[in-house]
Amino acid sequence: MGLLKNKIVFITGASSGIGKGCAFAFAREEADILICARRNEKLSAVKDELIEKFGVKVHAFELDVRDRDAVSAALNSLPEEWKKIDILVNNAGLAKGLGKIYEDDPENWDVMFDTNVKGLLNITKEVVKGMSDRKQGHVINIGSTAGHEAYAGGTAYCATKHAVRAITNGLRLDALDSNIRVSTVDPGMVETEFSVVRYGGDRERAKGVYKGLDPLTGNDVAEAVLFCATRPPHVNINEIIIVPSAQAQATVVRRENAD
Ligand code: NDP
Ligand code: 8X3
Repeated sequence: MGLLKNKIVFITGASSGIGKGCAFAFAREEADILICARRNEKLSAVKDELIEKFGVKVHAFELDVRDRDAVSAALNSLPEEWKKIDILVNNAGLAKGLGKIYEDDPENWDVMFDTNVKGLLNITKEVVKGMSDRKQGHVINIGSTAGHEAYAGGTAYCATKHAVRAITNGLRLDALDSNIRVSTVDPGMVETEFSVVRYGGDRERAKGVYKGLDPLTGNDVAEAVLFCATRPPHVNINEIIIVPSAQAQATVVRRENAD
C-alpha cells in the first residue's frame, strides 16, 4: 500500500477492461489517477468507485485519442496540479472485425490504426514532452501477443500491435537521455469488452472466444502493469508477455468442456 503516493498516473481507455483494472490497481497504491475515454458516463462511474473505495484523487475527462487537436487541448488545459504526469499507461485500443485482409472493410483498418497507433502517438507526444523537460517519467504501453505474431483474420490488428512494439522500442531510445523508462505489457486473451467491440456488439459471439478456457482478466494484466511501475528507479522492465495458462499461441489454446 502507498507505493505510488504523490505520483500521477494517466491511463487512457479507463472506462472498461484493462484500463479500468489499471486504475484500480494504481489507486490501491495511492497514486493520483488521471483517466480518459470516450464514454463519459462509464468513466464517471469508474471515478466514483475509485474515490469511494480508495479515497484517492481522481480527474476524469472525455477524450477520443484519435483527435490530435483534442488530445493537445485536453492535456495542455489540465488543472495545474494534474500536469506533471509521472506514469503514462497507453491502453486505449481496439480491434474491429476478424476477416481475411483482402475481404475486410478498410474502415476497420482506419479505426484500428487511428486508435491503436496514431492515437497512442498523439498521447505519447503530449505527455512525454513534459516528462522530458522534467527528466523523469515512465511510459507503459499495452501491446499484445498480436505484436509478436500474426494470426489469420487479425492481419490489420496485428499490424497495429507490431507498430506499438516498434514505437515502444524506438521511444526507449529517443527518451534515454531524458531519464524516461519505457515498458510494454503484451497480453494474450483477456476477457473484457474487446471481443464485443471486435464483433460489433455481438455478445454471444464474443463469449464464444473464451469458451472452455480461463482467460485473463483486466485485473491480471493490471498487476503486470503495476509491477513495471513499482520497480526502483534504476530498474526498467522492457517487456512482459502475459497469457492465460491455456494459451500457447494466438490461436493455439486448450479448451475443456467446450462442446
Ligand atoms: P475494452 O474494450 O474493454 O477497453 C478498451 C478501452 O479503450 C475502453 O476504455 C475504451 O473506452 C477505450 N478506447 C477505445 N477507443 C478509444 C478512443 N478512440 N479514445 C479513447 N479511448 C478509447 O478492451 P481491453 O481492455 O481488452 O483493451 C485495452 C487494450 O488492451 C487495447 O489496446 C487492446 O488492444 C489491448 N489488448 C487486449 C487484449 C484482449 O484480449 N482483451 C489482449 C491484448 C491487448 P471508450 O469506448 O469509452 O472510449
Ligand atoms: C488482443 C488479443 O488474441 O486478439 O490483442 O490478439 S488477440
